[in-house]
Amino acid sequence: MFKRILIANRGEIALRIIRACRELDISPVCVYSQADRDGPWLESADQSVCIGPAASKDSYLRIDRIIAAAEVMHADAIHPGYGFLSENSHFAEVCRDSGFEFVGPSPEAMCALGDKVNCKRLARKAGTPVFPGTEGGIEDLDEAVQSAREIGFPVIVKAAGGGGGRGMRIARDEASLLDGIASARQEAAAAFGNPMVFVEKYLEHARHFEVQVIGDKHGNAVHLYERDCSSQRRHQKLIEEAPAPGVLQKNRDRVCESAAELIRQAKYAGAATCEFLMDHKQNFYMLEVNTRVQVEHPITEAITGVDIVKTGIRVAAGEPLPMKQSDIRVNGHAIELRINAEDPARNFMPQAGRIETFVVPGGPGIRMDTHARAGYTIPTHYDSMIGKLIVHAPDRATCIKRCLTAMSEFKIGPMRSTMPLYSRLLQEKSFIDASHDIKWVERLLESDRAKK
Ligand code: MV4
Repeated sequence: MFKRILIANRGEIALRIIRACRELDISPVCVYSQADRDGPWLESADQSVCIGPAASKDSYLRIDRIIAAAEVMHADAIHPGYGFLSENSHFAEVCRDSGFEFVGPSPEAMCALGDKVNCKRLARKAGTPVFPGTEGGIEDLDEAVQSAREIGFPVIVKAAGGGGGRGMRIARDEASLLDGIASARQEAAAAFGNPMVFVEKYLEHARHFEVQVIGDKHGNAVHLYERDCSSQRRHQKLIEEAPAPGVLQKNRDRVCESAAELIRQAKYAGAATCEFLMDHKQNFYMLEVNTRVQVEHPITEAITGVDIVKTGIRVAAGEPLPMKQSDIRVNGHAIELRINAEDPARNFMPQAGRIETFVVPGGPGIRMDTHARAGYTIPTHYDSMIGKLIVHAPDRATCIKRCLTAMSEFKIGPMRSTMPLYSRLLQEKSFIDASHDIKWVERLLESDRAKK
C-alpha cells in the first residue's frame, strides 16, 4: 500500500480523499494556490505546499509544479480528485514516468474511453447500448447526410473530444445538419484540438442515468448500480439520487452489467462512470464514460456500503477488488443536494465573501461533505460548490422527507445558496412521481421568469 498520497485538488474532495487516506494509514499531503492559503482542508493534511497564484492555470493545472511537490514531499502516489487534471491523460502519463502512481486509470485506458468515437466503438463491441448514428468520425458530408436520413431527424452532431455539453449541435433538417457539422468542427478544433465530429439520433425527452463502475489491475470489474442525475441546469447537476426511480430491475441489471463489461474489456482500473440517456420506454443509450471519481459518488456509497474513494486507492496500489458483483446489494435510497454559493433568485449569481453563519444538519442518514465553516472566505476563482448534503433513508418517500428536514436545519449567511431552490424542487409533482426529465429544472425556472 502507498505510504503517502499527494492530493492534486482542493475543497470538499481534497477533504474526502484525506479522510480515506487516514483509514488506510496513508499520509495525505496537499498542494494549494495562493487563494487557498486558509483552506480548512489543509489543516487535516500532514503537509501542504503552495504551488502558485489563484488562477487554476497557474496552480492546480500546473503539472510541473504538482510533480515537483510530490518529489519534495516524498509522495508515492498522486490523487487527482475530479475536475482540474483528473481526466488529462498527459498528466496521468507524466505521473507514471516520474515514478508516481496515478490514482485512476492508465493513460491508455483514459485515452481509449475519453475519445467519444472510440468509446462508442468499444461500447458496441462490449454490448453496451449506444445511439444509432455514424460508425466513426465524419469523413465526408454526403456520408453524414446519408446517415441522418437513415436514422431520421432530429440528429445531434457531437465532437469526439467533447464532453459536458460542449461542441454539440442539434439538427432538425439537412441544411442545419451541414451548418452544425461545420460549426461543431470549428469549435472542436479550437476547444479540444481535435476536429473530429460524429452524428447520432437526438433523443428529445430523456432521463440521465449513470452507472458507477470500478475495475482493478487483474481484469476484474463490478458495477455499483446507478444514479439518476436528471435535475440539472446548463449541464450543472443540482440534485442526484440513487437508485434511479421507477426503473425495472431487469432493465437496470442489463444496462449496469453492460457498463461493467465495457470497462472490463477496456482493461480499466479505478472508478469510472458510464453515462446513459434513458427514454420513456426504458431504452438506454450510452453518452460517454467519465474516467474519475465523481462529485455525486457518495449517494452510491450510501446505498451500497462501498467506500468508492478507498477502493479506488486500493486498486491503484495493485490490490484486487475486495468484493464480487454478487456481494453488492442496494440498500434504501439516497439523494445528494449540491450546495452552491449562488443566488437562484438572481440567475444563479456567484456569492463570494466570508461565511458568518454555517449550521450543518444532523440526524439519522445525514452526511455533509464540505470544507466550509463559519469564518471561511469563499474564493472567487473556482467553482461555487461549497459542499454536498447526502441523505440516506430506507425508501425514496422517506428520503425526500429527510431532505426537507435537513434543508430546514441548514443555515448559511450572509450569502445565498441553492438550498431554498431544492426545497421547492423536491416538492414538485413531477419529481415526486419521477415523470421529470433532463430539461425539467430549466423549464420550471423559465416559467417562473415568465410569471414575474
Ligand atoms: C444527447 C442528448 C440527446 N440525444 N445525445 C449533453 C452533455 C453530453 N454529455 C451529452 N449531452 C446530451 N447528449 C443524444 N443523442 C441530450 C444531451 C443533453 C443532456 C444530457 C445529459 C444531461 C443533461 C443534458 C442536457 C441537455 C442535453
